[in-house]
Amino acid sequence: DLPRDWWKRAVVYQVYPRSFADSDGDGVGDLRGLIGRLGHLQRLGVDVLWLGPVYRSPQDDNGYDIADYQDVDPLFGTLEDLDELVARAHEHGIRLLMDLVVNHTSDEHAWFVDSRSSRGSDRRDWYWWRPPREGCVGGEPGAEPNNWGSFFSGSAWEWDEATGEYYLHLFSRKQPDLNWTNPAVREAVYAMMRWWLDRGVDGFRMDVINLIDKPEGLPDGEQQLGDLWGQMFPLVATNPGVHDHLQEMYEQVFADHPRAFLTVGEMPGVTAEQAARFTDPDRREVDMVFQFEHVDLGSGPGGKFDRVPMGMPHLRENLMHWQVELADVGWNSLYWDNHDQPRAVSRFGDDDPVWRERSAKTLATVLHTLRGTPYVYQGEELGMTNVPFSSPADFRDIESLNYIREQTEAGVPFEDLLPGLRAVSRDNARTPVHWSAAPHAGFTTGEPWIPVAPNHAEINAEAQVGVEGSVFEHYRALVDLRHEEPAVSHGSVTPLAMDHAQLWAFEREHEGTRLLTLAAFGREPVAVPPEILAGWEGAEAALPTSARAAVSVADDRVLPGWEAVVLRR
Ligand code: ISL
Repeated sequence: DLPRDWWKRAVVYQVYPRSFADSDGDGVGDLRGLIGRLGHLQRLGVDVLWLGPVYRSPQDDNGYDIADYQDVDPLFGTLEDLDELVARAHEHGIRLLMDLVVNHTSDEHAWFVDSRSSRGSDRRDWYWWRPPREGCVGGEPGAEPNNWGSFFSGSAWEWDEATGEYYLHLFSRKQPDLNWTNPAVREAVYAMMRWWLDRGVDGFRMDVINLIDKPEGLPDGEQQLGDLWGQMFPLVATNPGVHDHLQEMYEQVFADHPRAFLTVGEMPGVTAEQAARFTDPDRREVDMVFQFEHVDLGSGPGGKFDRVPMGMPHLRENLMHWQVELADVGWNSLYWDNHDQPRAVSRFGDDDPVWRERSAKTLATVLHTLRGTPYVYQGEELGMTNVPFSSPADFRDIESLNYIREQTEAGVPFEDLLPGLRAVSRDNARTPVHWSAAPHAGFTTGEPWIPVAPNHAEINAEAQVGVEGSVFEHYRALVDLRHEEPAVSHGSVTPLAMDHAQLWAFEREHEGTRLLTLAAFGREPVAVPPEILAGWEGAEAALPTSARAAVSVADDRVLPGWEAVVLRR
């Protein structure tokens, strides 16, 4: 009964299970905690819940290292709890996406344990095993099969003494990469996906799915003098075989599936041109991509922790390029943050207490009135901020911890690493959701696995839900607008004033209805250029960040600092 592209009108809410809500006091969020808080999602009005990994896992990368795809880790609950979550979510009209992590498994997965057991194992070829480099002694520095560095510091190869070969891991050494050239691997993955769909889930967010096709011969990556490792990423991102695998997956898993579903391909490094191919409905690959260009803009030559300044025009240029590029064919996800990124308001807005709420609402207004499917990451709808980390003991994330270890071993003092870590450590987004001003923000009755951010007394759900003018209520209104206004979900996009230093403006149009989004990025008031407002005299202010902003634009053509309006005619 739903149109095949039902997700064009949808808003997705991302739950990072260990930090959402803890029901049993062990300090880690769990499924029963989430079930107890589904009312929050319903209140916000979201259509889809993307559930981060809750599978059985040693938790080396917080569940992105899976030891059993068909069981729930006791840390989060049981399979029965998950069934109940699906049923209860459906009662609230919310569909559930599982996180599909199949570029790699845990080294504790039975497939890998078997693969590692001997060179003659039936599953040896399920992973990437290679001998040491010609003439080198295995396990010694430089003997790795190629020069690739992993995403999480160190070599991308781990030496296995017992069988005398290395295995490939693009992420941590406890996340060995699956060999997708092996048809038995692919069939096992598809069977597992069918099992979940049969259980009632509504689709998948596919983790780093554009990395599954490795380059022929696994060649060395580019390496500049002074680099610890060669560049692995350009060689593994978006190789042609990814399209073949996704088309086969579609045929094997989704083609005959009777219910409405959604597939999201998380694809670091994907360009808008490539994304249009992945999401062209005629190609039957994925419904939408989850791309990285706008969140990678602030990374310097030294990698993500090497921060370079980035102004709004650069960010706008990039996101509007995607709008134009996917205007006719293809579909994109829209997001400011997630569990791998710093908090939106700290990164792209202004988290000074005077400006925090206004800028959070302004960011949301832009994102939620663009074309694409918006994602809200837990706590973003409350305007949660980054965390003032100060010592190595504050971090939990394997990426941050490995980086600190590698750099300090190379002689870099921790103080020099701190600015980069504060800016983009993944732990910024992983502190518990602020439910109330109670101890530990009402997240747990025990000791949280990572401390709650210090500003939870000011920023929390209890203080915002149902409170006019709050960040939460603004998000709720934006979700409603997408549901009710086809110009938001299906309209065309025209970027405006692309040379303006502070004003982010664009128009949407659908069957005669026009919307104009105007957003001031910065504390200074912005005089809206008269040519933009020509024809909009007396238009309805469908969604201002404040009544004051609506009046100021209508009467004086001035948008106050960090405010936004959406006009309709
Ligand atoms: O966060 C990153 C480093 O800054 C990215 O490179 C990240 O690893 C990439 O976005 C892929 O992320 C996904 O796969 C990872 C997992 O650690 C992330 O949490 C997940 O979102 C490996 O499974």
